[in-house]
Amino acid sequence: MPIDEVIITRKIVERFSKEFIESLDVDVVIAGAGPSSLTAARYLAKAGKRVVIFERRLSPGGGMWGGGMTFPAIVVQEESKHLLEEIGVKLTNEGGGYYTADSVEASAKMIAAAIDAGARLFNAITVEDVMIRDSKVTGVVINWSAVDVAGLHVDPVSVRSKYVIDATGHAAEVCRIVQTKAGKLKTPSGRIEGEKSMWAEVGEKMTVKNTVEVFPNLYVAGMACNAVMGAPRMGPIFGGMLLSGKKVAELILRRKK
Ligand code: 48H
Repeated sequence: MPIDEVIITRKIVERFSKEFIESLDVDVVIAGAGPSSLTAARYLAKAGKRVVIFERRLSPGGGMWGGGMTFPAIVVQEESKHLLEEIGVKLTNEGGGYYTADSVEASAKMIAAAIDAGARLFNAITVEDVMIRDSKVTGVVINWSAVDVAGLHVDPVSVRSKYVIDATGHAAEVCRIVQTKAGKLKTPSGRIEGEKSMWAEVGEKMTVKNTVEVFPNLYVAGMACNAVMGAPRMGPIFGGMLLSGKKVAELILRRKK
């Protein structure tokens, strides 16, 4: 078979254009591709929702690859372990309700499982703004992450969605944008409350409790929940992230339209 460089180029551009155009008006956009996002995407896509994830970095997976301080292992607790087991991640029972997993295996399998369920993942794209109509979020505004890195003055483009999930981790970037541009969030003070110091037991519970709709049609998942609602961080235990991802999917699936 002869190999032609221009055919390779054309196939890449054609495939990207088709998939990108199909992704311009969807059910759910998720900002960030960490563990909470990937769990939410898997459940939403499995239920038939059109789901698109935009991830700023080249590598999806967020903070999971590095385990704890780059020791490539994570901990999950009893009540969340099924969320890794159901995608084939091998767990070691460490006793007392603690389980460990290889952080690289867990990250790789979570990405694959979300995509296999039907979610579409675009990497190297940053969510830099939202669309708001009638005081409701109606989509996101995106740009190549490289544009940001290079400091280029290039206008972004827009993607419409029924719901947006802020799964951008500690920074809670989408909620910050909405706070700046639209004012009040559904938090105790109406503002972003700020993440608190390490307290794993409380942080893990609160991440799930704080998985809510923070502005009409804007949900928050994962670490961003505790940043927005004001609760502790928890270090390299990831059960709360997985349970938050599942909960946000359930909240959206319960919505009428
Ligand atoms: C597109 C963006 C943008 C943007 C950021 O941090 P993550 O892994 O997210 P979670 O919440 O699923 O998991 C948190 C967990 O990894 C963690 O940090 C824990 C448990 N910490 C505890 C502690 O005590 O420190 O992933 C977020 C992803 C990243 O890949 C970012 O690159 C990406 O979101 N991202 N993508 N547009 N504006 N902002």
